[in-house]
Amino acid sequence: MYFHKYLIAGNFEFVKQCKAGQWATLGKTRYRLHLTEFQDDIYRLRVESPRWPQSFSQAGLTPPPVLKKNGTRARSRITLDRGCGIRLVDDRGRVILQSPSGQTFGLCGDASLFMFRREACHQFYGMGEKSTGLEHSGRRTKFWNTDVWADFHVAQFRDGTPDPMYVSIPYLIVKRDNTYVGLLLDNPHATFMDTSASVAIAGQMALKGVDHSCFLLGAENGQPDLYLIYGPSLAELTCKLQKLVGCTPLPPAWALGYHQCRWGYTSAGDLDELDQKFRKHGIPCDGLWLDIDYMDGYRVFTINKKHFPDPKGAMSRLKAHGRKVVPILDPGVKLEKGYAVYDDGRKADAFCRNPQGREFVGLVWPGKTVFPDFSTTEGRAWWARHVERFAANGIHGAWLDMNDPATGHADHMQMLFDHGRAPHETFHNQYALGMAMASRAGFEKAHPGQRPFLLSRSGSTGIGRYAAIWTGDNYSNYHHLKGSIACSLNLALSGVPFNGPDIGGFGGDTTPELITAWMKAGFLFPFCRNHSISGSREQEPWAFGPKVMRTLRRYIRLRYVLRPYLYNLFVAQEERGEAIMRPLFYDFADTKSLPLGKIQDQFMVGPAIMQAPLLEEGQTSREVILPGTGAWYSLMDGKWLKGNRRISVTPTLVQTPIFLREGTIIPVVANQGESNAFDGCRVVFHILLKRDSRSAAEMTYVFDDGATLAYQQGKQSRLLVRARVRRGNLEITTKLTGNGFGPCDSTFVTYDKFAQVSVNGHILVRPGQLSARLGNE
Ligand code: MIG
Repeated sequence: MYFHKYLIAGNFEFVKQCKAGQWATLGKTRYRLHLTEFQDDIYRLRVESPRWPQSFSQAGLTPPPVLKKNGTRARSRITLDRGCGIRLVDDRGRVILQSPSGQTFGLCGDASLFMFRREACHQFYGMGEKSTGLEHSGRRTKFWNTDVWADFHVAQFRDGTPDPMYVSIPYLIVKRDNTYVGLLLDNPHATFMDTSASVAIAGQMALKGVDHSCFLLGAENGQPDLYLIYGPSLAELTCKLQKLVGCTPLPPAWALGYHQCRWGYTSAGDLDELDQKFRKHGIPCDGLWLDIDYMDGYRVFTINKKHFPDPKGAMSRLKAHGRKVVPILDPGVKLEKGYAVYDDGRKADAFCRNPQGREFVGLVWPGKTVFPDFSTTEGRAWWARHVERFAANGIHGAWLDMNDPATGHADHMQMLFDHGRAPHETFHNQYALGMAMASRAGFEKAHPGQRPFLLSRSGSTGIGRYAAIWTGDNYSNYHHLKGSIACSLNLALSGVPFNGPDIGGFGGDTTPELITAWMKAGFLFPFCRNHSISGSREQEPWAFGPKVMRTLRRYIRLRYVLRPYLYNLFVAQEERGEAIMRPLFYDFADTKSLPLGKIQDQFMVGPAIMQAPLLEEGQTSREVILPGTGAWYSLMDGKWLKGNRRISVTPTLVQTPIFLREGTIIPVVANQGESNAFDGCRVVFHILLKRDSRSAAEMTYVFDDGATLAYQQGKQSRLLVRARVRRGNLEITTKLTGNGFGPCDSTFVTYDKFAQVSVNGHILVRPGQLSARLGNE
């Protein structure tokens, strides 16, 4: 796979004459085009052809029901002309998206292409996991899961923006002012997009005469299958996309805590020591992670007996201290007769084959390795059985690495699927998806009724139903710190809300300043894990002296303080598909005076919290955009600030710019976040209203046991909290609208001086007594 060679439109033959639903021929290809209209303004353009007898997609998309004539009214309309020209028009008659008739759908051998007109006002987003920034205009990119450090030069992955990365989701968001359309290719093969990139020869001279009037999405092979989703807002679009690709199931609360990882933690002793240090330093932590060294000679599903004489004992001891151990699982199985997992897989015919019909062999940590074939139900069932057995040690989650798949310097193109019948490219991008599906099934069997937690490096469309994603091997430098925001936002908008980077940086030595800046920027990312490469300097929160530790602790604790809020964002994700971390233009309209479309150094965590961290080395102040017309409460200085403007901020060394949005309610824990114990039934509501706030604030606080699947059977409660300001008085009302998990004990924190504060009609306290501030030490 060449990363810098692309199929170009000039080689494609375009459909000039055809009618949807009727067979036609283009060159040597017989095809039939289908246009399906679903409810919720979702459309599908699918091409049927003997050239691609099956789809191979495991994405498992679940579109809404087909739109019936005279049924639910759609807010948009789509038309397809004879030359396949597409027009998507909104209910006010505005053209939202269109394609050049006679140049919309093209073929070139096994490859296919969709082209659309590019307009000056277009901006582009999404694209899954990309490190090339938030806005994707003028970009040419491929979707092919890649073990970044193995396939790029160090200069590219340390200081540059390697592309493609580990996750492939060929999804493009087209923004047109404040209207959004999503385009999703349901095709697991290598796919590509060109948002009208300029063309240069040898990276030097720009080619003249290149047409910039179009953007395109294509595939090197596989059934052409394109979903068009009309938002119109980005929030609506994201919810629709999430429902189509599947929402992320509510994780256990411990997965939303802080995680400590390092390549080098090897033994039960290492974990006990971590456990003690976290307790000694008063730093809450849920996950203690084990990298490859815990295994016996890198054999997957084994635990080194010397380092873990009693694995079950170690796990239950740590569990009693509130820790969860998350071990790594690599797909590569050591090729070694007598190693039970290998022998068993061979017997079950569970491994991928090469073109000679023998087991495909790669070269990874254990040496010669074979690879489970996750494309088949039997292959997945085989892996799930081993996961189940392994999880019985008292393990509740796993870290799925090397599933790009990484095969070392063995060329993975010889790795075939489905007992040798399916070429590599049909399942390459889906390898991690299959691994995650099988692993999840294994955990569910091992611990029935418990919510498993999986973290995966690679993935494809639909991965979020099974696993969270960490953004792979980054580096301890400011370039990666800065880039981590856009990369996580790209994933968040592309159907993978649960993601985050290695905080502090994986490769190289972090510095006290960098880890501090990174923790401040990253402590509220949906997934929050500190991880570093073996041989690098120690990166645990206490490894930099007491002063740095106190700052790191402050933000780790603040994550725990806010965990009920984060947890509720995950509830909203599972129920409605809302993004968790999101760009400013998700919650606020883009305006001429405050354009938000390229802001990638600020972000929202849910609808209520905005961060604007310092991201440069030695930086002491920065400009912050306060979007929207409402006010913002600055956590730094405890003041309300007028919105809809730019301000400049100069945080102290321990501070980071965080702003709470007027009109919101933030549920937090009833302590200072010193402990990682989860208790959804004791909650403090921070009411972000000021004396002159005009609109009411409202939230439904959802709580349950935070660990089991009982919530799916109704063991979950909902407290509707409403607050409004009337004649200088703050009136709060609460109502238990769901009582499956019983009531909760709630208190309130106010953010202004009110004449009176009442809860459900009872005057609660004298003014001023409630004004504890979030994040105060
Ligand atoms: O070849 O397991 O991205 O997080 O520490 C490297 C060792 C394999 C790559 C992962 C990284 C992990 C490392 N792994």
